[in-house]
Amino acid sequence: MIMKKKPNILLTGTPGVGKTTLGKEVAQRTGLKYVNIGELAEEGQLYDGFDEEYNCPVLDEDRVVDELEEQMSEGGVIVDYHGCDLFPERWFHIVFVLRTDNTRLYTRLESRGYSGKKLQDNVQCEIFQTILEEALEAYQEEIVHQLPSNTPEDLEQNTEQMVQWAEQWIKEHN
Ligand code: DAT
Repeated sequence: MIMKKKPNILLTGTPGVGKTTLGKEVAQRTGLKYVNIGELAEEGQLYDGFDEEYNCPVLDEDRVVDELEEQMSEGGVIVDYHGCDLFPERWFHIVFVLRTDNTRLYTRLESRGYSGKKLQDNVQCEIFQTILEEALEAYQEEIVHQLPSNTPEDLEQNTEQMVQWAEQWIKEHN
């Protein structure tokens, strides 16, 4: 059986910007596979210690990378994570960094139950463009794209853009 070549997409950005919502939608429309790194780590208990300050387990990055290696080399995966320098650069054909206005992000994270330092730090992460800078350092600038993720219209437009990009890539590589 001849398998079609498919691209790998990294969907990144501060928690709450809408990665999961967009990633699942694009996966559904393209047939690409959606992988949420947080869920993958939880399922496989891919942790290495516990962060007392943030009250959460610490990701075992090497084991996460090992776990994904095979499907990434097959292609056709959308990876959702709020970080991007743990993955091998060669994995991804394109990187999308979602961006959300501070006040909207604050509201979304608050309704997710975040408060205090966790809420503040995440909103600051967005203000300081931390993930965007991480992405620009880890990947070639030409493949890193910022997408506004404030409104349902943005979601619709971003979905459209990603679906079109993926379809075009598949056409060009098969
Ligand atoms: P993430 O996976 O980045 O943490 P999410 O997909 O869980 O984010 O979305 C966080 C919340 O924001 C969720 O209630 C859905 C909502 N949301 C996502 N994208 C949005 C958009 N473009 N406009 C309005 N709300 C959005």
